[in-house]
Amino acid sequence: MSLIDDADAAASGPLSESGGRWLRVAAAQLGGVARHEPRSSVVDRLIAMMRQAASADVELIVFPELALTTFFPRWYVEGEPDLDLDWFYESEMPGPDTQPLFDEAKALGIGFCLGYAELTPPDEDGRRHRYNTQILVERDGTIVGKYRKVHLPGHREHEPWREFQHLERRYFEPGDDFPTWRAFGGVVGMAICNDRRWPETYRALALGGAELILIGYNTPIHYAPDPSQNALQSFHSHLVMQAGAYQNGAFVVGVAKGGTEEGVESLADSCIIAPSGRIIALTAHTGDEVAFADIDLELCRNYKETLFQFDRYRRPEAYGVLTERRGPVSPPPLPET
Ligand code: CDV
Repeated sequence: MSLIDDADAAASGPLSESGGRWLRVAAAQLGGVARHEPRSSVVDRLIAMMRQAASADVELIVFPELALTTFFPRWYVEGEPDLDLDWFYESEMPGPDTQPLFDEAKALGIGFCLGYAELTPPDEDGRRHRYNTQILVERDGTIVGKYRKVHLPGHREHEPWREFQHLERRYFEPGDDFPTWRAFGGVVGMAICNDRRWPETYRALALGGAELILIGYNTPIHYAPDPSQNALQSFHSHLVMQAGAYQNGAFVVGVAKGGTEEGVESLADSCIIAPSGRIIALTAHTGDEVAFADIDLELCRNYKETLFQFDRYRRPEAYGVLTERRGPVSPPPLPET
């Protein structure tokens, strides 16, 4: 008799060989985008990479977080009189500046994933909302998914002691879920930059069936609260995405806006990771660059149906603290002796 009420009764044995679900996917890394660089110039750069990828028969190309502009949360607006914050947001997608990207993708028959700053239309209270957003566009040019960044790093108020600001918590509201979509022959989820450091992101997506997780990022090399981490930026970025891929039996595509942007050096090292946790494609430079790989989404089953067969082995009844509390609660201090 089993003491565990689970799926043990299901037939077991080695996974049988099955036909592949192959997809050619590209990480389209961007180098820095200048503060006054017009959208048309950035969109031209994205289109150039899209054409390069399409000529190699890539079916899905992934662009970074806030790909259309410089990483504007590095400035406190009141301290920067010629900074028009609204200029950095898109109030339509596609809008007049981004329509050429959609047109080109449709003509080439290539899907894409794009990060940008979103400004919503007024809600019923007349309020417009701002999100750090990423969309998934199918090969016919239709938007199949929209994700709004859940984990907003940095701070809300001006902190002049920093070399540069990280005001995402001032300029964006957080999203509140991790949706997944059927697209590109599999189940796709998205996450944005700081989300990739949190195991909950991958697990929530994998519980939605995600086989392919697309992540754009802007990661300054200099981390002001603890510069001892500067030298570890590449290691930490790969560490979390490789662990997320393996522990959830999913492919992960991590794409940087790298290089030096407005004097701030940012991590490149964009990559594609297999469910084994291994990096199977990696950029070599810090500027605009396309790296691609052929991925077989069927390979996810090797992990999702063995070590990480969630419905058989997970113990949600033992994980209550994960949603009951936000921060740690340590045991009471030991009595003084
Ligand atoms: N854009 C980001 O979310 N950047 C953060 C930095 C601030 C640490 C990151 O996690 O890479």
